[in-house]
Amino acid sequence: MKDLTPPKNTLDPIEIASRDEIAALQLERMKWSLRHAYDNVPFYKNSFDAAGVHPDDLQDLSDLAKFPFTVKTDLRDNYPFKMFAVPREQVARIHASSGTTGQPTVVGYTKADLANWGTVVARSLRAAGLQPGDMLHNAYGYGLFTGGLGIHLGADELGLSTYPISGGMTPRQVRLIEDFKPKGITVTPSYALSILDEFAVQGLDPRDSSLEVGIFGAEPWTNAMRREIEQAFDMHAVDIYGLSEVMGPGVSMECVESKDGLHIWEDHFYPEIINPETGEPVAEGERGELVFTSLTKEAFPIIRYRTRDLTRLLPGTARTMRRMEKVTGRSDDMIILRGVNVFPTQIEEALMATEGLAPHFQIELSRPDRMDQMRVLCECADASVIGDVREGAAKALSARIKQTVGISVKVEVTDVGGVARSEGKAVRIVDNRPKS
Ligand code: DLL
Repeated sequence: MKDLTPPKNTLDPIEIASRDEIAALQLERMKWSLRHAYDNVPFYKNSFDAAGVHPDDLQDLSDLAKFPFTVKTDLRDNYPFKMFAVPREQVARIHASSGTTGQPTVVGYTKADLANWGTVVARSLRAAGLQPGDMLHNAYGYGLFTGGLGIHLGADELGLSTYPISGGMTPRQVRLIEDFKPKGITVTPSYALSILDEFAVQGLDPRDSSLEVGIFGAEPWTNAMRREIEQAFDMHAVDIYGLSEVMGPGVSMECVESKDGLHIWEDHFYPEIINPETGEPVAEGERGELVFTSLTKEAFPIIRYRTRDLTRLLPGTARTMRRMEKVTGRSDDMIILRGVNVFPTQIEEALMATEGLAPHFQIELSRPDRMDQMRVLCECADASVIGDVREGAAKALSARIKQTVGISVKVEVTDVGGVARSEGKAVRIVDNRPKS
């Protein structure tokens, strides 16, 4: 793999500013953001008033802990536009999350917000090793989802040659990689695996492709998966994180030269980690739930938003801005199986370490009697894995899960193609337990 480290003089100065400089900027911006939310969004006025706090109470960054949290249902309750802090005419773009539970979450951006979003995504793409003039295959979905258009904004800002292929039509994805010869690909890690399979179907070796870096996010993925993808494509694989409520992709980004967690673009997004049960800030470096406060957003300021993503904060390395550890799961995706907490990424790790199996999987939960059961559905690596070999692989995976996670699961290994594929975010859990 080529060294893609961006030259220092191409970084935004704030990326490598001193901590004092970053903190001073954050404080100034946080004061503005709290005031802006309080003055223009009735929801924030009511919630601050109810908690007995006022924007003037923020004298120091740590004072933020006095302010109330915002949660997903607050956004749903204010559907569609009541969280906007500017007149609707000034909202230049609206995105929405699909919302598995019905009501979508709607977010908005002014022109200035879009410019800032472009800045942080451009920064992220540069941190991945892309430079002006490079070509990008953007396979995140275009539409209400922030992935496609968000990446596109930053790619334009950085000066890339971007083609908006979006997700789907997998044979065409491979065809254009072969014909256009992009340097970078932006895509969910699960869909990258489908593209990888398609290379094999077309009799092509992905290691011979032009790709030098893949920028993967929108869903959890493990370091084991990173190794698999890097090896299969002979390219770097880096992690990009974000969520619509805070902006979209580009809230934080892993640098290609360090690959040691994701630098949070702290001049726009202020992170905290709290204990998900008590809501109290945790000690520095401890794991917990990630909470974000926007520092510059005009249309949709967000104060102390509980992301439900679990991670911890670490000091900066390749940049001065703090890092967050790779998100291994959301509290929503945590399965409690007979008293043991399990995340799909733990299953992914065990799967990747088992010979003879492909990296596609789905978890099925059921309750045949009073006890919950988990079945892991996965695929054999190729058609030669049959009979005893296949049975052996299933047993090996089940044993590894028992050993590393501490639960007994049934493993079913299907033929190649037996696990449902996604063209965007993978559906990892199918819950067939009766609703109580
Ligand atoms: O997924 C934004 C995005 C698009 C990020 C493309 C990266 C690339 P939402 O649809 O609002 O936004 O979903 C946000 O997805 O709270 C996490 O649970 C999860 N997520 C996003 N990035 C990562 C990542 C986009 N790198 C939710 N690792 C977040 C793990 C991620 N989980």
